[in-house]
Amino acid sequence: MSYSVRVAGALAALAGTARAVSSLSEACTVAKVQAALPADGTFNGLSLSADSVTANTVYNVSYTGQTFFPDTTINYCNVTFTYSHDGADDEVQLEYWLPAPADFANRFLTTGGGAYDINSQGSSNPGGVMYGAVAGMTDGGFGSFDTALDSIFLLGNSSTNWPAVYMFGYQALRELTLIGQNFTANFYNTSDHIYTYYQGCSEGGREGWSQVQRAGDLYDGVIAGAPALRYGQQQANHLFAAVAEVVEGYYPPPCEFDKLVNLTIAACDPLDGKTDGVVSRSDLCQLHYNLSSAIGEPYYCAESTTMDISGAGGDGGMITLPAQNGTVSAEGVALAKTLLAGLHDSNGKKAYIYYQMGAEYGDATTTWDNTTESWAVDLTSNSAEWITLFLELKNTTDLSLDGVTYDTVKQWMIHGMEQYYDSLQTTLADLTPFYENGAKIIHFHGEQDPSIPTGSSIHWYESVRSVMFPDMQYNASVAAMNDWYRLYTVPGAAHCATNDLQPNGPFPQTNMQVMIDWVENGIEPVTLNATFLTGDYLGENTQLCSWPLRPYWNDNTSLIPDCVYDQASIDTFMYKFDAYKLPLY
Ligand SMILES: *[C@@H]1O[C@H](CO)[C@@H](O)[C@H](O)[C@H]1NC(C)=O
Ligand SMILES: *[C@@H]1O[C@H](CO)[C@@H](O)[C@H](O)[C@H]1NC(C)=O
Ligand SMILES: *[C@@H]1O[C@H](CO)[C@@H](O)[C@H](O)[C@H]1NC(C)=O
Ligand SMILES: *[C@@H]1O[C@H](CO)[C@@H](O)[C@H](O)[C@H]1NC(C)=O
Ligand SMILES: *[C@@H]1O[C@H](CO)[C@@H](O)[C@H](O)[C@H]1NC(C)=O
Ligand SMILES: *[C@@H]1O[C@H](CO)[C@@H](O)[C@H](O)[C@H]1NC(C)=O
Ligand SMILES: *[C@@H]1O[C@H](CO)[C@@H](O)[C@H](O)[C@H]1NC(C)=O
Ligand SMILES: *[C@@H]1O[C@H](CO)[C@@H](O)[C@H](O)[C@H]1NC(C)=O
Ligand SMILES: *[C@@H]1O[C@H](CO)[C@@H](O)[C@H](O)[C@H]1NC(C)=O
Ligand SMILES: *[C@@H]1O[C@H](CO)[C@@H](O)[C@H](O)[C@H]1NC(C)=O
Ligand SMILES: *[C@@H]1O[C@H](CO)[C@@H](O)[C@H](O)[C@H]1NC(C)=O
Ligand SMILES: *[C@@H]1O[C@H](CO)[C@@H](O)[C@H](O)[C@H]1NC(C)=O
Ligand SMILES: [Ca+2]
Repeated sequence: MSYSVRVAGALAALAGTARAVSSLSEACTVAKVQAALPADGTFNGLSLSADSVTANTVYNVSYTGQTFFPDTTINYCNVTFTYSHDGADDEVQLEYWLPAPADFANRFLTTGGGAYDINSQGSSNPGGVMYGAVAGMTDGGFGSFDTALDSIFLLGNSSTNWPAVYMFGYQALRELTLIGQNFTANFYNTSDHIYTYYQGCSEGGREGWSQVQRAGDLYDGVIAGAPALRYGQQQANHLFAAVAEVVEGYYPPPCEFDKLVNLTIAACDPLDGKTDGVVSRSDLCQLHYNLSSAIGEPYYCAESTTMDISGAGGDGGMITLPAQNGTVSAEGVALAKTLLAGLHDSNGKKAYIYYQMGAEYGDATTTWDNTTESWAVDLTSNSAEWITLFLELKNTTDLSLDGVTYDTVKQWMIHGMEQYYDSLQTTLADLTPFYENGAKIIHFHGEQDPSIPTGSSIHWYESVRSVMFPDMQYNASVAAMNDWYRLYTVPGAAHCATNDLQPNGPFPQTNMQVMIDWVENGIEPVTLNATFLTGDYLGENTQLCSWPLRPYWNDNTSLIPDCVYDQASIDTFMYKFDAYKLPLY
């Protein structure tokens, strides 16, 4: 034992804990990890493999410029091992990053992934380790940490890999957490409560909600950004813009829609009381800005070269887009208005929602067809794949839009909801076990998200509110929600990211610290701490308003908005999805 370790041990003893503190290198051995694995039979139906254990120390790794945690330098013990489900011929790999014993703060963080990835290849783990948390990730049993669900989704023609779907849906993270809590307690030889957290965005946000809904007893705090929940709707919604182009027979030059976005930002920026290039109130934009005023405005984009990733024929090669010089057309504005209204079926019933005004029209981006010399529909392989692979069970991303209508898109949504209601849909709105456990949720969503509608998160909050507190008046139910579940919109922010077109917007980078303060110290995040990560106020602090309060600057010299109650604005986010017979949570 080295001198410094003995001193640390003596200090720990003085502080009243019996734990002997060893150094990272002393603790981080295969034998010590094997000894700390949960004993056989701890978890019904799961068998851990002691033989599979690996352990290595990692020192002084620095992370800077991250979106979801501040700059940090960490040391950790990198541990991997596998387990299998009894009777199933499978193997799931887990990876845990363990802080040095002296840095461990009785915390555990589960991390998730994005798109069809169940993990983030370790990029989310530092956001736990830096706070003295063991951070874990899983490969879901898909074969490796970089194997995505879509690549192993089909077992054969039209044969669904259901175990993989359920693992992705919620089961793998639940097991990662269950095993991780016990392993953590054993590794650090503590019987103290292990504060257990989750943090993720997009698919990672959906995974967070999957845990709130189906493993509510395991967590103390869940941080979920822009969640891809309501999966059947969310995935098919990515096709809505392409279908609208076909149905309306108008294929906007990308430059035209880019111009529309710029004009919208310019017109709506001041409506929030502060002219900073940031649309903090897309609700006021919707109420007060008429897109028709953009008709006739000139646009110009020089010739450019881009990657061709379209579903139909896109081969990942480079494609040259011609220079675009024109004026915003009535057809372009009509198409944009159709999109902004959200998907309606042929009876005019509402099936889904779109992105907020000011967000980019990425789903509507057309491609140049150099044989016809015209702009054409561009299905990205990801969005087509939801239909071809996950709904039609075909091993292809080729999707034809011939004969496809708005009713077809609605049917895709219903089909997805029905097929994956108990795995991917992630809309079990009764959160009683989580709530009764006293656990907390920080949920945030970019006001200008171009990939998952901001309104999707607000509709989910409202669903939970009405299911959990059905007998209360609106304000009373919001007060009841505030004690444990808060939703914040992020002015100007894009999808789980800052927004190049609105660089003066903030981002909530310190959510883990805020959650720790809420769970462990009872500090309620009445507003959400956020930081300017780009733009004129780089490094400065601001606060995000908690729904249903909305940001407004009565003092435009302040970086921090007032949080106001504005019924007309709230009402723009209240949706009635009457295209469905079942409630859409
Ligand atoms: C871990 O599992 C063992 C059984 O193997 C149990 O005795 C122990 O209480 C568990 N510890 C925690 C922290 O869950
Ligand atoms: C890590 O960095 C610290 C401070 O720069 C240094 O003292 C220490 O030796 C480094 N440790 C390793 C293992 O590189
Ligand atoms: C963690 O361990 C696994 C298994 O040995 C290895 O593949 C991975 O590269 C390690 N990661 C780091 C950061 O050391
Ligand atoms: C899907 O197609 C690819 C080639 O395009 C092939 O490698 C793979 O085996 C196919 N998968 C199934 C399940 O048929
Ligand atoms: C899958 O279907 C295709 C086309 O029907 C057929 O050529 C192929 O042999 C089938 N593959 C398997 C593994 O059944
Ligand atoms: C674990 O801690 C207990 C006291 O809490 C102590 O008696 C025991 O020796 C420790 N075990 C190890 C392996 O350090
Ligand atoms: C939109 O504004 C950005 C700067 O914010 C600019 O780079 C881009 O060229 C503009 N697009 C069009 C079509 O004018
Ligand atoms: C938007 O402007 C157009 C053209 O001036 C007009 O026809 C339309 O009624 C306006 N829409 C709203 C909602 O005011
Ligand atoms: C069309 O673009 C492809 C590459 O995307 C190129 O190979 C081909 O020569 C082009 N054809 C014409 C007529 O420009
Ligand atoms: C765009 O077209 C207009 C009118 O046709 C013309 O005056 C202008 O020079 C063009 N701009 C560019 C950059 O080619
Ligand atoms: C709800 O609370 C807001 C202030 O947060 C207040 O302006 C509004 O009048 C209240 N509504 C009702 C119905 O009490
Ligand atoms: C809030 O964010 C600022 C930077 O904007 C940071 O310095 C501060 O530590 C954060 N507070 C919490 C509680 O994380
Ligand atoms: Ca503004």
